[in-house]
Amino acid sequence: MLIRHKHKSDIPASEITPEGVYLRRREFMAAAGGAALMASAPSLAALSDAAAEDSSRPAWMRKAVAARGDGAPDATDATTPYTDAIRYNNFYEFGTAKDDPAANADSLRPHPWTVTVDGEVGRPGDYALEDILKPHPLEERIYRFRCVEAWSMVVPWVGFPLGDLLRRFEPTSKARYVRFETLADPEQMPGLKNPFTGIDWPYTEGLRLDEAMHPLTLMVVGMYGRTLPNQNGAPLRLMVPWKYGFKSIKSIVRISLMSEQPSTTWNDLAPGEYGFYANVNPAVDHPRWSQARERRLPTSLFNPNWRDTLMFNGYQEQVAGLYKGMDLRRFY
Ligand SMILES: Nc1nc2c(c(=O)[nH]1)N[C@H]1C(S)=C(S)[C@@H](COP(=O)(O)O)O[C@H]1N2
Ligand SMILES: [Mo]
Repeated sequence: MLIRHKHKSDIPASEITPEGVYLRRREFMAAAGGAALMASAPSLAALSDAAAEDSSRPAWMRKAVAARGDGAPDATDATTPYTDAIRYNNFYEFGTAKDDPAANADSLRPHPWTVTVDGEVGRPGDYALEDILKPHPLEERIYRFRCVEAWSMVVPWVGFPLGDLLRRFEPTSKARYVRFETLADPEQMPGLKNPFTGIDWPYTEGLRLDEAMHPLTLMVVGMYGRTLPNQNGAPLRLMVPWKYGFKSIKSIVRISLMSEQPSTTWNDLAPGEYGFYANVNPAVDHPRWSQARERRLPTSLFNPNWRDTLMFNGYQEQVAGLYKGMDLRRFY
C-alpha cells in the first residue's frame, strides 16, 4: 500500500469538512418520522444525483435503514459523500489504483452467492446468501473508517452483528479465531491476472473470536441505504471500525472457525508493516509513514483535510478491554 500525499496542513477540519449529504441518525428520524416517509426523506433526495437505480434501494433495505440500530454509537463526524465512498476504493482484485474498482467491478456477479462455512463449527455447509441473511434484522451504523494508508471516511453501513451469524453455526470449544476469504475468480476479477501485486489470492483476513463476537463488528450488506456497490465488496463484507481498513474484507465466500491464528493477506505480504491485529493506533507508526494523522475524504490538493487519528479509531471505550495487558507495539 503506497501513500501518495505526505505533506500536512494546519487548516482546521471544521473549515473544510463538507456537510454530510446523509443526515445523521437523530435528524433523520425527526425528518422521516418513520419508515412510511422514507421515500420522501431529504437524505434520499440529496442522493438522487448519485447514479442510484431503485434496484439498489429495495424495500427491505429501506425498512432496515428506517429501523436503525441498537444504540451503537454513530460517528460524530460529517458523513463522507456517497460519490467519494464509491469512487475511491481499495479492492486489488479489480486493480491497485483507487479508481480501478469503480471502473472494473462491473464484472463481479454478486448474485447468486454462496458462503462456505467450515472448520470448528457444529453446522458447517454451503449457505446461499439469502439463508445467511434471513434471520438477521438489518440496522444502519455510521462508523469512522480508517485505512492504514492514512486516509479516512465516515460511512453509514447497513448490516448486522457478525457474532449473531457465527453463533448460528455453533462454534466448537476449540474455535478461537475466524478466517474470511474473498472470491478469487479471474473471470470476474481482472486484478487477479496482475502479477505485480505479490498477493497470493484469495485475499484472506482474520479476527480473534472475541473480536469477531464484539457487538461493533458488522457483517455488511449495504451502505448509504443501498445494497453494496460491487467496488465496496458486494454482496457481503466485513466492517471492523476500530481496525485499519484492510481487515474489512470484501465479497466474502468462506468463513472458517479456527483453533489457530490464520494467516492473512497483508500480514503475509509485509509482516513488518501490517500486523494481524491492525488496531488503529496513532502512537504506533507504519515503518514508512506516521499514523498520528489522517486525511479525511474528500480531500483536494489545496485542502488535504488532515486530522488527528484517534486511538482505536475513536472506539476505545468499547474495545480497549479486548487488549488488556497486551503490548500494542508488539501486537500491532
Ligand atoms: N478482498 C479485498 N478486500 C479488501 C481489500 C482488497 O484489496 N481486497 N482492500 C482493503 C482495504 S486496504 C481497505 S482500506 C478497504 C476499502 O474499503 P472501501 O473501498 O469500501 O472503502 O477494503 C479492504 N478490503
Ligand atoms: Mo486500506
